[in-house]
Amino acid sequence: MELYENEQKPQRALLISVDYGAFDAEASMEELYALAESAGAEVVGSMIQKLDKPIGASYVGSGRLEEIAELCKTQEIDLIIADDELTPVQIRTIEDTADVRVIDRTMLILDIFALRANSKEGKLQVETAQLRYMLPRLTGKGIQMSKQGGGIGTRGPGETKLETDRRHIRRRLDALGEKLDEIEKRREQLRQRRKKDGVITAAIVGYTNAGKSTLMNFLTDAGVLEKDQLFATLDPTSRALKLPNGVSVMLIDTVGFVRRLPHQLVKAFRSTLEEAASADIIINVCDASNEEALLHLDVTQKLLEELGCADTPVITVFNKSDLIEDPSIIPNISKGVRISAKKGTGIDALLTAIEDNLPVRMHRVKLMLPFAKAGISAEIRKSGTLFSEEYTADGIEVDALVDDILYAKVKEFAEE
Ligand SMILES: Nc1nc2c(ncn2[C@@H]2O[C@H](COP(=O)(O)OP(=O)(O)OP(=O)(O)O)[C@@H](O)[C@H]2O)c(=O)[nH]1
Ligand SMILES: [Mg+2]
Repeated sequence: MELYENEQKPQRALLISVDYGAFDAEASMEELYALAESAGAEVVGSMIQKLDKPIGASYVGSGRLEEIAELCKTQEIDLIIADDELTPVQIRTIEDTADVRVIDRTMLILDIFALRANSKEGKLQVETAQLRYMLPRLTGKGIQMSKQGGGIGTRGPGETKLETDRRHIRRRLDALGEKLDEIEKRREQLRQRRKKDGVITAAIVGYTNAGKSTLMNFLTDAGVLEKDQLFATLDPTSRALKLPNGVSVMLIDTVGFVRRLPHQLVKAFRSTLEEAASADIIINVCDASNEEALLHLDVTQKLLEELGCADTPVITVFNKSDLIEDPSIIPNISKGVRISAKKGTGIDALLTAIEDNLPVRMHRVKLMLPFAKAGISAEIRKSGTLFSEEYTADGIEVDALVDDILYAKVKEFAEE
C-alpha cells in the first residue's frame, strides 16, 4: 500500500453506504474499497444500510449512526468514507456523532487525482474540480474540520485555498479557467495541425486499471507508468504506431474512467477527455478478468457519447485474457478482440482491427516511379484515381489520388 509522504501510518478507514436502489451498492462498495486503498487508506471495515432513501440529516439511520460511532472508537478509525455525494449537513452530523473526519466518494476521487497530478495542466484541472466541489459546501464547520490533521480528502493544490472565503475561490476559479482555456486552445491548435498533416489518431480509453498504459507501452515503448493502482495515468501521452500495412497512427493513452465519475472532474478534465473523444478511432479497453467488465465498457462508452463521439468507430478490447481460464466466457462481439497487453498475445488481431477501422483519407500525390515499379500505376488505377501518367527519361511521372494504404507504399517516390 502506498503511503502519503507526510503520514506516519495509513489512515484507518470505515466505508459506509446507503443502498436505496439507485446503483449496485455492493459493486460500488468494492470499487470504493479499491479507491480508498489507492488513496493510501487502510480499510478496516464497510457497511451498507438498505433504506428507501438516504436520511436528509445524517445519511444513514440514527441507530446505524450510533453503531458507526461505536465502531470508530473500538477500531480506532480515523476516517469515514461514504459511497455517495454527501451534503454538508450530513457530513457534519456524522462527524459530530462519530468524532472522526468524514469524506464522500467525490472527495476521495478528487484526492486521488490530486495525488497523481504531475503536469501543470493536470494540477490546474484537479484544483478546479476541487474548488468547484468545495464552493457550495463552504460552511464554518466544514472548513474547521478540513484544517485538522490533513490526510485523505484534504490534499492537493486546493488545500490552502479551502481556508479562504468564497469570493477568493471564485476569483481563483476564474484565473484557473483562463489558464485552462489557454492550454485547451493550444491543444486544439495541435489537433488542427495534426488533422491538416493527415495524422490519424487512435485513443486508448477505458476503465481505470484496465491496462491502457500497458498496451500503449507494448505497442510503442512509450514508457508510460503502468501500475496496479487506480488512476495511474492522468495526463495524455501520445506516440506513433506503424501498422503492418504501413500506415502510421498516433496512439493516445489517457485518464481512466470510473463509474459515477464526479461531474466536476469530468468538466475540469474535459480537454483531456476531448483528446480521446476527438480521435479517429477509439480503442475501448476493459479488464476481461473483472466480473464487471461489460459494465466498465458501458460506463466508458456512455461518457464518450456525452463527449460527442457516438459516431467514432470503437474497437472493444478484452485485455488481461491471460488471467482467464475459460476464454469462452468473454463475449464474442463484433469489433471485439481478446488480448493480453502484458503477455503480448492477440496483438495481431488488434492491429488488424485498427487497420480495418482506419478513416479513408485521400492524398493527392505527384510521383516519380522507377520503371521497375510500373506495377504501382496499375494499383493506383484499381484503388485510387490516376490523373496522368507520363514516361520520362528518369522514370514514370504520375499524378494521382491515393488512400492511406497506397500512400504508405508510394510516398517514398513522392516529389515535393
Ligand atoms: N495479468 C495481466 N495484467 C495486466 C495486463 N495488462 C495490464 N495488466 C496490469 O494491470 C495493472 C494496470 O495496468 P495499467 O496499464 O497501469 O492500467 P491503466 O488502464 O493504464 O490504468 P490507469 O492509468 O490507472 O487508468 C498493472 O499492474 C498491469 O501490470 C494483462 O494483459 N494481463
Ligand atoms: Mg494508465
